[in-house]
Amino acid sequence: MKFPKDFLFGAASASYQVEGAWNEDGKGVTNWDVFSKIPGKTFEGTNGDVAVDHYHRYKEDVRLMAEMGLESYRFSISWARIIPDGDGEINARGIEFYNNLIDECLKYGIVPFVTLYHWDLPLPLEEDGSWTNKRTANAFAKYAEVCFKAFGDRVKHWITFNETIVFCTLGYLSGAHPPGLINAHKEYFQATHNVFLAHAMAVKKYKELKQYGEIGITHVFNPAFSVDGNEENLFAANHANYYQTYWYYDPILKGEYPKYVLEALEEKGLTPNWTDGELQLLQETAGMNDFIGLNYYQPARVERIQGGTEAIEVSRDNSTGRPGNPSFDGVYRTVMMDDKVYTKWGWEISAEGFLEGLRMIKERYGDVKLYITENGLGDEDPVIEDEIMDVPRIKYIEEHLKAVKTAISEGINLKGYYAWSVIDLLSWLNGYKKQYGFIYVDHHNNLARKKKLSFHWYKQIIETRGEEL
Ligand code: BGP
Repeated sequence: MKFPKDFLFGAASASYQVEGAWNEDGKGVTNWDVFSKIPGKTFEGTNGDVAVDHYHRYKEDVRLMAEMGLESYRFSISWARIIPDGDGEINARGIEFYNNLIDECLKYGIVPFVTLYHWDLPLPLEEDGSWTNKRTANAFAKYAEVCFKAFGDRVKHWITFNETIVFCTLGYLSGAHPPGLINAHKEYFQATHNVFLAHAMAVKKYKELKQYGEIGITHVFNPAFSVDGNEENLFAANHANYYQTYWYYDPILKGEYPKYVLEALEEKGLTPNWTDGELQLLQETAGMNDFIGLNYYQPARVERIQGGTEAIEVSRDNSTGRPGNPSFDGVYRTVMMDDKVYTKWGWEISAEGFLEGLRMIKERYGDVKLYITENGLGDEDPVIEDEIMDVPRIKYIEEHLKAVKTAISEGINLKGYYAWSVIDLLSWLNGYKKQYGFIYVDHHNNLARKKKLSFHWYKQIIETRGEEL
C-alpha cells in the first residue's frame, strides 16, 4: 500500500533551535535568550545565539529540503521577531523574514506548516508572570492575529502551541525551563489553563477571519502503560493518562477538563483561577479545532508509588525525558524496563506503544484529524569515512512510519508525518551533541551542511510514497 495522496511527508524545526540571529533586525530578547545563559541550565552552556544560522541560510536549507522531496516544512515563528516586546509594536523586518521563508518554501511546492509558539517568549511577558498571567494569553491572541493577517494568504496550516505539557512541567515543576520554578503546583495548573485559553482565543479569531485553512494544537503524545497486570500499577497508568494526556487533550477536543483531575485539584486547592466565560470559550471553540498534532517519541511505563510522596529531585539531567521521575502528586513513577530498548539518552524506542496509543486516541476522541508533528531519534550519529551513516535513525523512522501506515489502514484519521528534525539543531537541554536531522551541520567547519544517509533514504520513501514500508 502507498500512503494516501493527501498525506504529507514532512520534517520540523523550531525558531530558537535553528535560527540564531538572536539580536538582529529588531528582534526582541526572549526568555530563552536569557535562561540559556544561566550557568548550569544547558548542556555545556550551549545557547541559541547562533544555533545553526537558519536565519541567514534558510535559502540553502529550503533548497536541500526540496532536493529531499520534502512535501511540508513545519517551523515556528519567533514571537519576538514579530512583536519585539510581546505586546506592542510590530517589527516589519520580522514579518519580512518569515515572508521570505514562506515564499522560499512555496517556490519549491513545500507546504509551510507553522507553529506560533515553540517556547521562545518575549522577555517582558516572561518577566510579567509568563503564562501564569492572563496578559500573556491576551497578548498571544493579538500576536496570532498579526500572523494570520500577514501570512494567512499563503499559510494554510497553523499550530498554536507546541507541547504545553513540556514548557509548563519543566517551567513550573522541575525548573529546567524558564521561568525555572520548582514544585510550583498552583502556577503549573494556572499556566496550562491560560495556554488553553490563549489557544481558544486564537482559534476563534482564525475562524472569524475566514482564511479557510486549518488550525490546531500540538501536544506531547506519551501514552502511559502499566508495567504489569497488577491492579495498583494499572490504576497508576490510568492516573498518568489523566494528568499527562487527558488534562491536555480534553479541553481542546471536548471543551472541558476531565472530572477526575478537577476533583483532585479542588481537594488540594489547586484549581486554576478561571471565569465562567473562559470555560464557555473552551466549550465554544472545541469543535473548531481542525486537527491535533502529536509529538511522539516514547510511551511511559508506569508503576504505583507505595508509601507516599517522593520528593522530585531536580536537575537538568533528570528533566531530559529519561524515565525515572515520580509524578508531582507522588502517585506513580515512570520506569525503565529490562525488556525494552532505549536510546543513548534513555528514551524508549517503541513503535508498538505508538500504535497502541493511537488506538487509545481514536477511542477517546473519535475521528479527529491527526498529524504526527514530531517523531525521531536523538543520537550521536556514526561517521564512517566522512559519511554520516545514521542507520539507527532510518530504522527508527521506518518502524514508526510502518505504525502510521497500520493506523491509517485501521481507519485512524492521520494526515501527515513530520520527522524531528529536518536538520541537526540545538537541543534545548542537550546542546548539539544530540542529533536528530536528515541534514548534518558541521560545527567545526563554519556550520557547513551535509546530507546524511537518512536524507537519501527519506527522499526514496517520499518518492515511492512509502509503498515498500
Ligand atoms: C520536543 C520538542 C522539540 C525537541 C524534541 C527533542 O519536546 O518539541 O523542540 O527538542 O522534543 O527533544 P530533545 O532535544 O530534548 O531530545
